[in-house]
Amino acid sequence: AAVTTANNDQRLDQELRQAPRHALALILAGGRGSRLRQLTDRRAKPAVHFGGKFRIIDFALSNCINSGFRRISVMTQYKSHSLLRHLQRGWNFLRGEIGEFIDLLPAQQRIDETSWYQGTADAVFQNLDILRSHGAEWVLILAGDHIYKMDYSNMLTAHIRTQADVTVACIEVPRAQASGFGVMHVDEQDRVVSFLEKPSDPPPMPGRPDMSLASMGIYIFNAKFLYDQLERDARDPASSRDFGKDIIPYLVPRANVMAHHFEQSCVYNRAPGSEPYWRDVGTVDAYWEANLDLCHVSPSFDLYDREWPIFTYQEQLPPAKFVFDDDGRRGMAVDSMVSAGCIISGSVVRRSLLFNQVRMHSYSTLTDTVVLPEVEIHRNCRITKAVIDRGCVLPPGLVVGENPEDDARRFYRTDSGVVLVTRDMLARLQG
Ligand code: ADQ
Ligand code: ADP
Repeated sequence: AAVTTANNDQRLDQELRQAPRHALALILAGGRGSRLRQLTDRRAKPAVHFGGKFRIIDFALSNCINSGFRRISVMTQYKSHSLLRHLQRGWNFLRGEIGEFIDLLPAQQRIDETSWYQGTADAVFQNLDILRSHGAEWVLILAGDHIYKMDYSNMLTAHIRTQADVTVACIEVPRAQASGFGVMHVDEQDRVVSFLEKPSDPPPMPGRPDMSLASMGIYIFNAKFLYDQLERDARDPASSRDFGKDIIPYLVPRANVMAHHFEQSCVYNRAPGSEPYWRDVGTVDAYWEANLDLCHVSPSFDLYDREWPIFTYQEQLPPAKFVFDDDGRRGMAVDSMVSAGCIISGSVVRRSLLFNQVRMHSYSTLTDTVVLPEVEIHRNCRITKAVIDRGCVLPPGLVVGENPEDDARRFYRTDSGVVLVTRDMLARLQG
């Protein structure tokens, strides 16, 4: 009997190791992300630039690759042009011959002419025949709009070991912030016993009045079970066809729904004592802060870990350069990240993050600012606490971040004083 058990263990181990190959990862990348204001006027939130050379969706995609999930479908909808361009240019390296792929599934009204995707579950349902044709055993469903590193293979192992129908990844969040999430209770075995989508008064965790257990919107389903549920949900006229609003709450009292704690699968920074990192950079404030945090000596999120690389599309560009201008003023940057193709001439950059190909002319200063690609900053600009969108040309002498009324009138200013500057706003200013 002991030998049989050992054989079974060995077989299970092998099955678990192979499991990511038999899974399909589905990335939901269609949301508007309207709290990012004008940053998502022309691009979907997953396409928003992040971290000096990446876009937000690169993090979920890189997690897939690094976790061994190499059959990936990305569902797009809202303003998907620059997102699709990015994926086509930068994420076309998987090999179909060995069963790896990234498949792009734009909303395409496959089922009837009038209904565009409704909720997230509808986006998946409308592509059911395509998904079925992949013959996966498990489906990993992800959002394309969070910044984190996670080993999904570990979550899949837990899903298989607990014989769950569906496993929901979760994280502890301060109760004051929990009303933006699905909030759950679990029993001692981590079985989900209740689930409320975005409750106005989020229930606390037992014995921890200030914390709630939030869904990360990451699910692993047994594939056949998922397809059955989507068909059932599609027949329910009361459903809004959303995973968080409809599918998960329906399943909690009826199926084996397990929770998987992010700490168990988080890829930690190498520095000792580092905390699990998962951010929804969903607001201009959160976006600004998460980008600038990367410029610290020891950031909460480590982009430099070569064991868990973040892949992206990158243009061939020369290195950044810092030069004296004609008057002998030095161009310099400190506590900052400066990407390829930038030229800083006779001006000073402090605590800022510059994406590719930013040109900065003499007598200007940039402090606590995130600058997206291809921005030109003319002479005598003083920019503080701002986010400058791609392609902006800042006219000589522009001052941002010193006069709140002025900033709010000309640009978008958050309550905490971060100023967002876009091409459209500058055009209006000059028009
Ligand atoms: P939300 O954060 O509100 O809640 P949701 O708007 O459902 O998330 O979007 C989830 C993902 O799907 C996002 O990446 C979005 O871009 C994408 N998306 C939205 N609509 C789509 C569509 N029609 N087609 C394709 N993609 C679409 C969810 C859960 C909560 C959980 C949080 C965690 O409902 O329970 O707590 O995520 O962030
Ligand atoms: P990215 O997301 O790569 O930074 P851009 O900011 O260059 O993309 O543009 C985002 C999307 O908006 C692209 O699809 C682009 O073609 C479109 N776009 C950019 N500027 C304008 C404009 N002035 N009018 C209409 N569409 C635009």
